[in-house]
Amino acid sequence: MGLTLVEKIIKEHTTDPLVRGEKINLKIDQTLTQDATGTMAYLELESIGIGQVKTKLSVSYVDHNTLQNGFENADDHRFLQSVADKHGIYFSRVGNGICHQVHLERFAHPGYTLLGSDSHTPTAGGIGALAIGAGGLDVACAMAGMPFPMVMPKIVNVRLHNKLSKGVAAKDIILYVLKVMTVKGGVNKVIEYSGDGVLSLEVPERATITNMGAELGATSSIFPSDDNTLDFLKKQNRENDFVRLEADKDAVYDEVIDIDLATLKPMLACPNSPDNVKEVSELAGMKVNQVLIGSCTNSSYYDFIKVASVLKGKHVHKDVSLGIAPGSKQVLEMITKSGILSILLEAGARILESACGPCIGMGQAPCTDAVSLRTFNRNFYGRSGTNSAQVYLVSPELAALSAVNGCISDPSGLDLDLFEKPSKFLVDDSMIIKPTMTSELILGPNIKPLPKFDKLPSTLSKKVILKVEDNITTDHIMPAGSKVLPYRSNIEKISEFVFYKVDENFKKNCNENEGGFIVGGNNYGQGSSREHAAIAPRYLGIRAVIAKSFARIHRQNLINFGIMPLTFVNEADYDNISQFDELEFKDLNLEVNKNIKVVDKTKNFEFELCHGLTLKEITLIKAGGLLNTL
Ligand code: MIC
Ligand code: SF4
Repeated sequence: MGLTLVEKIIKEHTTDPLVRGEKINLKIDQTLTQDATGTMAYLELESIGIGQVKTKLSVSYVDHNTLQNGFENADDHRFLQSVADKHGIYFSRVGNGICHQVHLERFAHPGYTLLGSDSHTPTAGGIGALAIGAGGLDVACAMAGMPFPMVMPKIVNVRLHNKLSKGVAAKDIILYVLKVMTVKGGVNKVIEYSGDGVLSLEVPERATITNMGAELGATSSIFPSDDNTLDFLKKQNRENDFVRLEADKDAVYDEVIDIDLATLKPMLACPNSPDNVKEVSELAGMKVNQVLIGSCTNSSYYDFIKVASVLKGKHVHKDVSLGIAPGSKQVLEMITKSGILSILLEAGARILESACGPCIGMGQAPCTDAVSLRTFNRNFYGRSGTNSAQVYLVSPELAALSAVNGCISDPSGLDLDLFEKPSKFLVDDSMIIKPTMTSELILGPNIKPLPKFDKLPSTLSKKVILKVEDNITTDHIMPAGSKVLPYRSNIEKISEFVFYKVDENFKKNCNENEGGFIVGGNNYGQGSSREHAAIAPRYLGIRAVIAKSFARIHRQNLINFGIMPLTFVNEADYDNISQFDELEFKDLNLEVNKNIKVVDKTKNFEFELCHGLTLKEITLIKAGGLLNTL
């Protein structure tokens, strides 16, 4: 029996049997971090205590916390530079671009494994790497040379046939996949793309698709490494990194989805979920206030060729603010040299830094009740910084055309190739600092030591501090934005903001009840990899989250910081529990495959929970978290 592409790469990186659903330990070749998760990851690496990192390559990027309203973010950048140098890690300076875009350009390697402390790490799947997002502590462990423990995923084959029509983009392919599979359809699965349609997609377009596979909850997404991959690597002066990779003809998949690219239409993901997808014809004509083009999903040079083709000789509508953030210094320099930048400026675009920016709520919050069209990957409630804003996720061409017309507009049929594809990318790595392993750590006053967490007691009786519905994101749990992000290195301070947009009394209720439990619905913790969504609740005394199901990265983060991720044996019990019910766990002597009995003392009934933990994970949780065991 033949192997899938994913199986081939995993086989090269583990000695464990490849049984779907079973735990495997994956050897990690490369790691990446970004500043918003990186400070924690490197504090954790420090506490593990190693010298030089053990990976083939580790890179630390600064791209998220780039607004410098006070000293905090700049101090974090300085700390990151010092810790990178100390441990032999490459450091991509602020201004060099968004981690995923720069990694794809300069480092991602077909057939390698990449673990990143950011959920969109699978962007590198566009070049044929097996790239996975994880919490900072898992990435720190990988830098220390430990294999990454993961569930052997199911493998979904998405077969692309024919070619996209004019005006339809790679973004529309992934929006279509999201519509079919939903935001929880990819949990513990890898999406492997194949078919003749793959050849019509350039590496950056493939990367748009693998990037947004994160929104499916998928472990990763991957394309074969073929002639287009070689072409991309050659243009980046990296042809030596090329390896040809594809699945065997007789590979066996767990699921198959066929997409005829020729029949796809331009689409939008409507508020407030990336899987709430509609065709443009259903929304055309709706007035638009803001258009933003950028983020790790759609900020490549190819994207800007399309945007400039739409904007050439036109002007942005008087009621629309158009913001543009090229994904990297490479892209910014290339649009400058090719004249594309002038076209954008003449059209009235506001040029933003090459960074995450508005995607993570770092500026550009739209006006009250705004309709904001973004080429980004997430439109979760409140993430834009304006709770009443309606955020739609779209392709660059749809965004640009709507900016000109002032309303949602259909780019079908547009000629988007007014500029030539580059014959070479502009390679300049001067903003990537090579490590010398000579630096001392430089900590600022806002960078606080990691909190110490106690062991799991053998019995617990505490209240349900909060009950929430399905699809709660880590943006609900631990919001980002310019007000909160500066405290990513200060757990005591950031814990004040846990769930503050959902229940402003969350912290107070935790304090008054000495912690307790959270009850959630399906897909609890989807979205970002931020481990702060586990550490900060743990700091406030949360000992268990009881949910119908969990998102992969967040579940692991909970375990890593000693919070039990428990699921209902009988989902109907979710309805029977209310906020502030007192739940009693009489015996927390967790055993593999053994359910836990809990009594709701307020309502006087007993119910059962499943933990699904391995022996190793039980040891971790009992010890109060992974760091306590290292
Ligand atoms: C995001 O897109 O939500 C982020 C910000 O990039 C996060 C990481 C973080 O919260 O720092 C992610 O996707 O993992
Ligand atoms: Fe940055 Fe947005 Fe990409 Fe997250 S999704 S890495 S915030 S650009």
